[in-house]
Amino acid sequence: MADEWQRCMDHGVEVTQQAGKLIREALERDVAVMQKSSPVDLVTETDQRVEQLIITSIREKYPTHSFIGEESVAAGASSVLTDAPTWIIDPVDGTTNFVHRFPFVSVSVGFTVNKEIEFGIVYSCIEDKMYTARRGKGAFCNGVPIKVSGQQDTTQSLVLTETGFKKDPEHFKTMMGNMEAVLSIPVHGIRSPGSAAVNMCMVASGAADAYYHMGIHCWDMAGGAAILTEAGGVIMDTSGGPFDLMSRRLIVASSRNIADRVAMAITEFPCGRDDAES
Ligand code: LIP
Repeated sequence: MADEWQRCMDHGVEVTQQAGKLIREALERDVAVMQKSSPVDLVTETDQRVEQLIITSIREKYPTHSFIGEESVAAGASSVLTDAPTWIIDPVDGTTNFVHRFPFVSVSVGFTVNKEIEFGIVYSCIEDKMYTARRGKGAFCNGVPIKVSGQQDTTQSLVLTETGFKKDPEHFKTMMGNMEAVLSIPVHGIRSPGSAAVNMCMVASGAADAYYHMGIHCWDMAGGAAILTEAGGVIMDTSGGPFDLMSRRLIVASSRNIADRVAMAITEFPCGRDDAES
């Protein structure tokens, strides 16, 4: 099967590149914005077109494979992960950035077999950085091997997280409290680039030392999880337990020490699961 998954990955890289080109071209035109679940949950025609492009191209080649795509799920498709070869797709990770032309916008693709991540592709398409990783074969940016910073000391670390308006005041308070708790460790600083997949690649390539987030989705995490792991990073649940792709939360770090220290500092809030049957 090894060669078969390599062929899938090669095709995935090709279609992800085309998707990135489509996003860059769309940025040259006016962007029409629609709302999804809340005033800060945005979607554009480009998100939908890019997802369609990726799924159509892959389905033509691999008709038996399954898909979990952000926009398909928004339109009512299932997001339950099975043992089948499954492509987990975020067509535009960083839609708010895309809308504002803030330059961290990525296409994220993860591929699972028997619920294990086999490879990940994240194309930060404005920066033109193509991150790839295959299980057991290392992580790369534009073909050059990457690895985490190796930083062990949390007080010397740069930490990434994302903020957003939370309708529930308790969640909002916890999110802000978590930032205060992390800053008070102390760390060198907190940054919010605005694309979960890019955040994971930043830790994977040593530009930051940790990233924590609650409330994201499997399509935000699947591609980056492969890249981070293959770059020698640590990925875990915000509880400190093993990472669970469907749990909607994660901590990634350049070392176990930093991951554990961040886990100790933050308080979890309930964010549901991607595979919860509605
Ligand atoms: C977004 C993430 C971002 C996070 C948002 C959202 P989208 O993904 O990558 O970092 O803060 O909550 O999930 O919706 O642009 O694909």
